[in-house]
Order: sequence, then structure tokens, then C-alpha cells
Amino acid sequence: MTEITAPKSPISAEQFADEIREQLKYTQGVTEQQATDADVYVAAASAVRRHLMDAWMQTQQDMINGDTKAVGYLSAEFLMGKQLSNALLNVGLTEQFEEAVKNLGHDPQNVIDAEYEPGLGNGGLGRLAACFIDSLASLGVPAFGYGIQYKYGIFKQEFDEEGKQVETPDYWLENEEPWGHIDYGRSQRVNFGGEVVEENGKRVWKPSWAVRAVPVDYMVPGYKSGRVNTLRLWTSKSYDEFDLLTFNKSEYLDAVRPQVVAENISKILYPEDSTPQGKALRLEQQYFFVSASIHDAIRVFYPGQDKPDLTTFPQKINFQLNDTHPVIGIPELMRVLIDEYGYDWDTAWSITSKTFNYTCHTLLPEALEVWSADLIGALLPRHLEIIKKINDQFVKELAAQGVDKKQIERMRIYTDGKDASVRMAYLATYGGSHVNGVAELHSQLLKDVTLKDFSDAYPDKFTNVTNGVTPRRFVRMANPRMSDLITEGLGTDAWMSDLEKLQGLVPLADDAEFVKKFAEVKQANKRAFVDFAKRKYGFEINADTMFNTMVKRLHEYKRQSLKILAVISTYADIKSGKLDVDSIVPRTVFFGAKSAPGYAMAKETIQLINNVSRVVNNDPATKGKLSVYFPWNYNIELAENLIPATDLDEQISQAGKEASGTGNMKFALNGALTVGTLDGANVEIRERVGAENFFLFGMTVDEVDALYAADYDHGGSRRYYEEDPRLKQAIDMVADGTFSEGDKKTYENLVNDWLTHDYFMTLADFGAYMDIQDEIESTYRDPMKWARMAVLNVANSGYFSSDRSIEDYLERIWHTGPLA
Ligand code: 26V
Repeated sequence: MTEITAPKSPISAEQFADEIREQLKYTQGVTEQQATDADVYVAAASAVRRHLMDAWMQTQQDMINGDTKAVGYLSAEFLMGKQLSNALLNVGLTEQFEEAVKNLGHDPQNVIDAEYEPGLGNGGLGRLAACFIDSLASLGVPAFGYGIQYKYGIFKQEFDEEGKQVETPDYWLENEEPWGHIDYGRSQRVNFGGEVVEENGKRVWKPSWAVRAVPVDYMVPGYKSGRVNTLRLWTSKSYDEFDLLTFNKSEYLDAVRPQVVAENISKILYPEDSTPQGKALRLEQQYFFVSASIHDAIRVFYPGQDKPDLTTFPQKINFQLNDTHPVIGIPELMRVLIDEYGYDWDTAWSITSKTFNYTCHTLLPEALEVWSADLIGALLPRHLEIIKKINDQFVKELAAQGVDKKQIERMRIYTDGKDASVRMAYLATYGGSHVNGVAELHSQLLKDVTLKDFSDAYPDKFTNVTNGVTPRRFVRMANPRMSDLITEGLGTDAWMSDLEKLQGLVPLADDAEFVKKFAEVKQANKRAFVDFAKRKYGFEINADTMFNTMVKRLHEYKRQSLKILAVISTYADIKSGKLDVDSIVPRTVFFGAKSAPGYAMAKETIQLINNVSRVVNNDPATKGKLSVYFPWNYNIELAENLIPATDLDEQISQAGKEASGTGNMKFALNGALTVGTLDGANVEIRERVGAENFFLFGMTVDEVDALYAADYDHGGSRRYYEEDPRLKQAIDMVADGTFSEGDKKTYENLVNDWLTHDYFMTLADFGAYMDIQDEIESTYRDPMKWARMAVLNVANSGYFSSDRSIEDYLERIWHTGPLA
């Protein structure tokens, strides 16, 4: 573990209040009396930023002047969440802030709430990137996050009267944004289109258009490390502010057209998070940020040098490819080295293949990006040539290794023919030094299935790094009550930077006093969430029920449908009198999920959940003992409020489909118990917290495979419907219009899919899922037993800190460490 220096809490609350006053007056031009919560937020943020400035500049200097290799985390998404409270915590100013803001006549919570949450990511992959840059800074490792400052982040989700998802644009930059610093002087030119010509025996790219990539810098403060790294998000601008020729013809409006085209590139985050659409704009985005970042890194590490010795580049920085989205960086670095700096192919390849590493975040083969060669050729003709040459070299290398012809054909990076295309995952695997999956099971399945040919040919490249989450945001900030109790129990708050120290709580699981306090904290969190949900959503929730939560993107493989069918089944049993409503454990079921706007099945599931909520919550038969709430627009803020209030967490994906999951870690670390399948990181969580403290159900990967082999997805599911009356009753209720005011068409696609296809085997796992509910209920009826299990979940989940993930990356992949 890296040595942690004490936090700097350099100033008093009074001084901090003065700094806020100064910002209000001299930057914002408002008086203390006029200042709104939003004004105070901006002023406080600007003041905090100033406090970070020295450490930020020092970190950059030490990085450039020292010989510690840096990490460049290339990611199309960084789902950061609100910045102010995190920055205050990391700089040691939380208490001063609270006092100062109170003295200025404002409620600190309202000031914190005034920040608008940036949504520059879809889900797990984007949030992981944010946790990782927090941990890199906290460990003192020099690092850049490189990505895109989308003008519109992930859409805002609303529900219409029918319960359907409605997407509205998230124009987050319309609000004052005090964190990002735009740095026009460090812009990069990014070229597109045109052709490649032969000049003096050299291939020369003659692009037909270009945009200006302008960096917007965000400080990434480490917790108690005294280090502040940089998140550099690129925004696109036009070079041709005015096309003079057009302007002279006085067609004024046409003159600004190029600007519109250029600014489109960073306009919007794609909200699809599984099936790549192969859209030109998306490839433009990927190349845009990757090309700018590579040139930026060369500028940073070889300042002012016209002819830098780039053979040392892999000792300066290693780029981590966050999924396939930045993989175009591999041919781009080749092009830069060869065309811009004059290196020969072999030298360029040696540099490039030492510079990149690739993390895969999926198992669904359809989620691996494949670009049509035509599209790449039109947008990046020189890169297509380089990719073909990489492929030729690769094929030769494989043949020389004695790999058989068929296997080589399967492995091609570039596939010929009329549908010629480029497989980005294969390019990444060949073009980088290491490939990793994000949980042990996932990494194993990558080797055995998804990338088997590659693992056979290059076994040493493959490794695992199990995901993690930052304990600063997801424990300390989200759950201050539990954090204080942990600190009291351990006698130190050192767990916040060394999460394995939570192990020290294990003996306290047998201390009745502590367990009772722990249960009281959970209850207080539930009450706090009830208030929050009342304020934000107008919900009337009963805190004296089990809080049972399923929050994540809506995907068939994650199986929100399994959860809602179980709710429907219980509801049906209550209605039919089979189940006495007074005999069940009162439960409040929470869903939070966005669906990709074009994903019809997912959207139908959202509509079903909303209508089950409407029907069940309003039915006197359930007497408030079973309720369903679906707060819209699930985001980091909602996660931070709901996770600490949850008793039971749902991680019920079909085995072999969820690469890791990181929500599962956040819940376990906040004292929720998990009901889950043997999938992703669930496996490791269960191993660590103990099988007796985890509600396991459902098929294993092997059982899933066996069912596919028996043609389950071609009519096999129907047997489960016919043989399990609970399941039949639930599905019939969806089909008969109970949740659609009598209309039998509303959920036709869902019902049809369940009965004929059910690719993710919801029906096959339904029985096991219902059966485990008895165990869950009987455990919950013993509050001390439940709380004891929850304590053991927290105590044994320290491994799932993103600090540990980063230590693993440092050791297995990056081979670097903290700044001296
Ligand atoms: C995929 C794609 C596919 C192409 C179109 C645009 C797009 C945008 C985002 C994504 C990301 C989906 C992959 C993802 O989020 N994977 C999740 O990564 C988490 C962090 O490793 C992991 O915990 C989840 O299990 C995994 O689903």
C-alpha cells in the first residue's frame, strides 16, 4: 500500500467564507444578500478549485520531470457524478464548507444539490472510468483521463401517463459549470476524409476536412495523496469560423455551416450500450478524441521538441483502452509515428504495441464493435491502409507460429470481400500488450469463448482485473452514518484509503451492541431516502418495509423481467387469496433503469414495471405490504441515496452474461444483502462474504449452455410456463390486460418472447428465484440475524475498492506506480 500523507485542511471556516464572498463579488458580481444556492455553489466550487491549483500544477511538473510512467485512460465515457462534495472531501474542507455556508445563510445540502449532475456515460463502463481516475489520483499515480466533453450527456428519462419512457435532451452545459477549464492554446487539429496519394515513394494522407479539438480540463483530486490529476475532455470546434468565399457572396447563413458540422462531433453521447450501430458520427467521435489525446500526450511529454525520441514513448505513458471504443488509437499512433515522425514500420509497431492495453467489458458477441471497411476508408483512408498492413503482418505471424488456416481465417482483424470490415476487439488484442476481463469469471470466459483463438495463440497477454468502486464516493459520501459507525468500530478512518481494513469489523458482527447500531443506521438511511423520494418524486414510501432494489441499465440479459414477474406472482397470489397478505414480509421494490431509446423490448419492460407499480400500489388488497416504485432518471445522485437505504439488492442476470457488475459491490459495501446468480463479480463477492451471507439461486454457466444445447431458445421455455402454475398465473396476468387497462396488445412482444424464445432464460430460472424468497423472508424476520449478515458483507468487501483494482493494473499491466 502506498504511504498516504495527511490531508491538508489549510484554512478555517471563516477564511473559506471570505473566499466564497470574494468569488461572489469579483467573479460573479452578486452580493451576499442576493446570492442564491446556485450562486454559492459556483463560488464554493471556484474556491475549492483554487485550493487544488498548487497540487495540480506540482503533480504535472513532477510527472513531466520525473521518470514515473503515466497512465492515459482512454474512455468514451466518464460518468463523474456531482463534483463539489467529492472535491471538498478530498481536499479536507468538508467541515469548513458546511460552517461557512451556514454562516452565509444557506443550507449546505441545498448548495450541494444546486450542482447539475453531468451524465457523460451510459452505465457501468463510464462509472468505472470515474472510479478509476479517483483511485489513480488517490494512489498518487500520474494519470490522464482522456475523453469527450459531450454537449448532451445521457438523456433525461421521464415516464408518460402510459408508463412509457420518454427521452429528453440533457443540456447540462446550460447551467454554470465551474469545474472545467477550457484551454484553447492546447488545441489539436484532427483531420478526416480525403485520400492517400504517393509522394516520393511515401504514402501521404490528403484529408478533406478537419476540426479543432479543444481540451477542457477537470481536476481529479486524490484523497489524502496531495496529488491532483487531470481529466481532459475534448470539445470540437470549427476552424472555418467564417468561410470567406461564401461570406463574400453574402450568403451569411451558409458561411457558418462548417462550424455546425464540426461542433456536431462532440454534441451527443450515444445512448446505446450494447449493439453498436456502426454510425459514421460515432467513429468520428472515437477518432476525434483518440487522435487529439495521442498528440496531446506527445506534446506533454516532449515539450517543445520538434524531433522527439518517441522510442521512449511507452516509458512515458501507457494507454488503457476502455473497451473497443478508443481502439482506432492503435492505427493512429502507427500513422503518427510513420507519417508525422518518419519512423519505419517495425520501430513504430514496437512502440505502439508496448503503449496500448485493452480492457474488454462485455461477453455479448454482438456488443464487440465491427466497422465496415468502407466507412473507415471514407473517413480515415490512411488508417484503413495501416489496418490492412497490421492484418497482413498478423496473419503471417500466426502462420509462422503454425496456427492452422481455419483458425487464422476466424481471427482476421480485417475481413475481405464485399462486406469487408474491421474487428476492433481483435485489433486491440493483437495491437496491445495485455488484454483483461473485469471479473474472474468474465476473464475466464473471454479466454474460453469470446477470444479463445487469441488466448490460444497469445496466452501470456490475457489477465484479469476484477472491478472495484471508490469508497470515497460510494461509502463515505453516500453513507455518512454508516461511515461514522465503521470509524467508531475500527477506531480509525484509515479504511477510506485502505478498504481491506474493513476486515476489522468481522469480530463486531458478534457484538450485539454494534450490530444493533448498524441496523439503526440502515433504518435511518431508509427514513432519509423516504424524505428524499417524497421531495424529488412525490412518493409516499413506508420505511418499515424491506427495501428491495434493482438498479442498472435495462437489458434483457440483466432480467428485470424476472424481478417483475416475481412481484406479479406474489400480487396474484394475494389477489386470489392463496397468500394471506398479513403473512408476507412487507416489501418495497425499487427499480431504476434507462433503456436505450431504440430498444423495444427494454422499453416494453419499463412500461410493464410502471403499470405494475400503478396497479399494485393502488390496490387495497396489498394494504401497502407490497409496493413498487420506479423513480425515473436513475443517475449517480439517486444511486448515492438509494444504495445506502437498501436491504436487499438484486443481481439476477443470466449466468455468463454480466461481465462484472459494480452496483453489486456498492450494495455489499453499504450493508445490503444480495440475491444473485453465479455471474460476473457476484461469484467473488459471495466467495468473500461467505456463501451463508448471500442468497444464491439459478443456473450456472454450464447449465445455461446445456439448455441452449437442448434448443431452449427455440420453444423450450413454454414447458416452464405450462409446468409452473405460479409462472403461468403471472404471465397470463400480463397478457390479459391487468396492467394495461384491459388492452391485451400492450405487452404482446414481451409475452410472445417469453413463450417462444426467452433467450436469457427468465422462465427457466423463475422457479429457483421464487423458492429463494422464502429463505430471504425468514432471514428478514430475524432483524439481528439480517443485520449481522449485512455487517459481514461490509467487513468482507474491502477487496472491491477501485484502489485495489488500480493496484492490480499497476502490477499486472502498467508496471508503474506513484510519483516519487
Ligand atoms: C457499449 C457500446 C457498444 C457500442 C455502442 C456504444 C456503446 C456504449 C457503451 C458501451 C458499454 C457497454 C459495456 C458496459 O458498460 N459494460 C459494463 O462494464 C462494467 C464495467 O466493467 C461491468 O461491470 C458490467 O458488467 C458491464 O456490463
